[in-house]
This record gives sequence, structure tokens and C-alpha cells, in this order.
Amino acid sequence: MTAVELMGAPGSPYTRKMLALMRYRHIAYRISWQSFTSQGDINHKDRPKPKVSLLPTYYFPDENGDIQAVTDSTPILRRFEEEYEDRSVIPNDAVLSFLNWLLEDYGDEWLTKAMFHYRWHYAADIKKAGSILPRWGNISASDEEIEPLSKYVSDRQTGRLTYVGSNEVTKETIEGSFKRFLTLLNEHLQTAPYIFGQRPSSADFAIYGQLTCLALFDPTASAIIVSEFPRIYAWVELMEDLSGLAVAEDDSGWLDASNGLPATLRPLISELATLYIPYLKLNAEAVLSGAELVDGEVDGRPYQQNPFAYQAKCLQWIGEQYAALSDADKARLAELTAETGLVEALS
Ligand SMILES: N[C@@H](CCC(=O)N[C@@H](CS)C(=O)NCC(=O)O)C(=O)O
Repeated sequence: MTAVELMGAPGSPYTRKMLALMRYRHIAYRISWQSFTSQGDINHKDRPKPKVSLLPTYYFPDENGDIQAVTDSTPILRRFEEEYEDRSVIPNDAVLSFLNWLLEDYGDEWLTKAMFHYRWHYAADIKKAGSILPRWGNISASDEEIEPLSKYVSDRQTGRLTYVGSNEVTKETIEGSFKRFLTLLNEHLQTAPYIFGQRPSSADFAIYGQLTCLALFDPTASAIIVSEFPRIYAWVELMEDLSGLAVAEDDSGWLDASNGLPATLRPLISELATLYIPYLKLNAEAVLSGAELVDGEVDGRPYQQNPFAYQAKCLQWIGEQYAALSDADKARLAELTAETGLVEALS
């Protein structure tokens, strides 16, 4: 089978999500690394540009064989589910699949706030990222060539902090919820190697992607994880290459929810109910009303950021996924997640 082609960067959490996913799924790929230029164009000169320039960018042939640039890991991951049969990352139980969707989205859209915040808020992290990021795509460039690119990338990314919502108002919310998430994941990993049992799901890959930055690269966050949550550091290293993991061909290995959810999974679902979905709603209200600022409360603290249209879409997709559940599955979801507040938050 011909290899899938993409462009990405080792410092991009979504690139790492997809590389690890493709390794696990035995999807052959060919990657070219994003090369920073002082013009700031992250696209390949000889390749079509995607509608929104994001990493990773995939280059897929359309029905006429013309190459199209495609971004957004969530639908691309599901496209692979259609195209490749073995080693699926979506639980076959519709209720678990829905919870997996939510946790994947939480990883992609909320944990990324911690990722961006830790990388571009503290001096040591800015310095490291500024010196390493431009080198990944230009490994043989001289130090003199890299220097202006370091400044360019640091200025550009710190300037984007307002976009992800890292600022003095939200700092404690982002850091506090991140440490709480680490505590909960650390508990849960003591019951199983992956979120939904004995095989990795798309939620594991999404969370792993953000943690490649937070655990392995950015010094402030990494120091917290190494000293307080060594299990999570170890988990991230294991997730990186699961190409050799043996998984049952009969789709077994997903957790069995017939007797309820593991006690350690429920508090992670509560995070969705009390923090992530309320945040998405607040953002969507601002987007829909054309407000200049998302301004409200998240996690019991004041919260402000620029409205983010993409994340209003995320909320809409969650609603569609929920609506697509059968009545019986909706009832089972309510029963399995009782007292987490999830179903109430979805209404
Ligand atoms: N939802 C997208 C997000 C991808 C994304 O935001 N990528 C970041 C890098 S980690 C990016 O390319 N940013 C480009 C920019 O900041 O201009 C996905 O899942 O792929």
C-alpha cells in the first residue's frame, strides 16, 4: 500500500498524536518536517495549501488523483478507521465510543491550553522552545541562520497566547486543572494501561500528543510530571511507538462496561462535565453572539479569552454525536455516568 504523506513537526502535539496513531495502526507514512522561514509560511512551496494552515497537514489524492491538503486530526483519524480495518482506536461499544470522543476532544482542545501556556509563558520554556523548534526543520542551518528564526518563532507564539486563552486571568485555572488531570490520569493508569482498557483509543493518542510536549519537552511542566507523576512520564514514552503491541484480532481488549465504569474513570468524566463542556458552551455563546471576548467563569474562577470559532464547532459535533446515540445507549450512558454531571452538562 502506498504511504500516506504529511507535513508536521516534532514540537506539534497533533503531529505527535497522528504519528503515534499511524505507528500503532501500521499505516505506512512519509513525513516532511515543517521548516520555519522568516516569512512565517508553514506550507510547502510545491504543495497545495490547506484552507487553514495547521500541523499536521496531510496530502491526500482526491477521486481525480489531484493532491488535496487536509488538516484536523479528529476527522482524519476517523477517515483512517474507514480505510484501515485492523487495530481500531474507537471502542466498539457506542457509549464508550462517545466517551472516547469527549476525552479525545478534551485532550485536543483543553489540554492544549496547558501545553501552549507552559511552553510560552515561563522564561526557561520560551528559551528552550525558541532554540529547538526552528532547528527541527532546518537541521543543517548555521547558528547564525537559526538566530532570527528563534526570535521569530518565540514572538509569534507568545503573541498567540491570547488565542488559546493563557493570560493572567486564566493562568491558575489552566495550571490547576492540568495538575488535577494528571492526578486523575495517574490514578486511572494504576487500573489499566490505557484509558479504555487493554488497548489504546483515540483519546489516549490525543492526550499523549499534548503530553509529548508537557512531559518530555517543556522544562516547567516536565519537572512537575517527572517529580510528581513519574508513571505518566513513563506512559508517554510507551505510547510513542506501539507498532509492536499485540492486540486481539477479535476486537477484544476494550474495557467491559457491563458492570459499570472503573471508579477511576468517573472523575475524568466529571472533568468533562464540570470544566470542559461548560467552557465550550461559554466560548460558543461568545462566538454566536459575535462578542469580542469570552468572559465568564470556568472551574469556579473568572475566565477570559478570545472567542474561538473552531471550538464552537467542537461543541456542535459533541451534540451531534450525542444525538446519534440510540435511546437505549443514551439511557446506558446516563446510568454509567450517573453523578458525574455529564448528561446534565450535555443538555
Ligand atoms: N484541531 C487541529 C489542530 C492542529 C493545530 O492547531 N496545530 C497547530 C500546531 S500544534 C498549528 O499548526 N498551528 C499553526 C499556527 O499556530 O499557525 C488538529 O487536531 O489537527
